[in-house]
Amino acid sequence: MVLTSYWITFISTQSNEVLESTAKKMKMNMKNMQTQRTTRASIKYLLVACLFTFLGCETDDTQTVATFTQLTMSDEFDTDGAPDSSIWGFDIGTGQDGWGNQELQYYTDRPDNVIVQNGFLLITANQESFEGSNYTSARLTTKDKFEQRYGRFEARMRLPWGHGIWPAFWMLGADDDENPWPGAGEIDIMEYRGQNPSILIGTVHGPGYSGGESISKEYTLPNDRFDTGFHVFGIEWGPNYINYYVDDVLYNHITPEDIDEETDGQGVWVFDKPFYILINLAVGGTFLGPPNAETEFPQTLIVDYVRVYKSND
Ligand SMILES: [Ca+2]
Repeated sequence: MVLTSYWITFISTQSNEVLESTAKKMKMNMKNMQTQRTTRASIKYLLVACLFTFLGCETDDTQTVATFTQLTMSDEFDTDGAPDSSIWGFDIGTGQDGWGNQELQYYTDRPDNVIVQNGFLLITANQESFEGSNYTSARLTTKDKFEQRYGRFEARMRLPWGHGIWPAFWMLGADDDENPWPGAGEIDIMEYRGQNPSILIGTVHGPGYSGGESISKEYTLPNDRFDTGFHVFGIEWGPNYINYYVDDVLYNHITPEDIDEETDGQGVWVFDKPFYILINLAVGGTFLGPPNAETEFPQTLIVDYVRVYKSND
């Protein structure tokens, strides 16, 4: 589904409880509304109710068999210290306009922000004054080190949480130097808003469907939270499809036809070329808003492994 920037802004400022109560209020008001002059406010509530119904009623298929089984890259994070430099590099600093999202953190490669310990990669967001920013964290990338077209890309992670905490496991088209975002394409395997620790979001961005117009789907973990245990986040990606998984649940299936439909034929499928991997922990930004008084620091994204497979052909 397309999340417009309006919805992203609106949803990010609403808790689930508010959305639920809005949906309930909407039901109660439906009768009266039919006879009332439709106001701008009531249209807004109706759309929110529809959106809530849509997200809440989506059913998910399950699949336990991985179709890509030949390992091409893995990091189990078995060696303490800095991450393996043959696989991982770092994006440092604040980027342009907070990495395009008005993010608040300064990314470093210091052990305070990124270190491998006891079999885990730890990416930690700290609240501290550093080079003009109020937060520090880290962003790892396999750019120019590892890239692949198609396959299964998965990471086992325990997510941090709290308002304004934004972890992500994602990919960018390896030609992004020549073909700037969103031209090269982006596949967000896992991201979530720390204030909604049960709701995972999987998204693609490309020419004609980027930022607030990206093609996205949410998955709500039943009766659980992503910050209280480890989960495997992955995609299986081939010609003409990207399947999104959390653990054994297939929760999203994106095809060129979906992009065609969602963009009225304007969007371009750019997922038939190599992509590289990124893992980062952002603080704040337009996607989810800043930390608030309840947000606890430090927050750590814990990664048990990253594994990539290709087909056996
Ligand atoms: Ca491990």
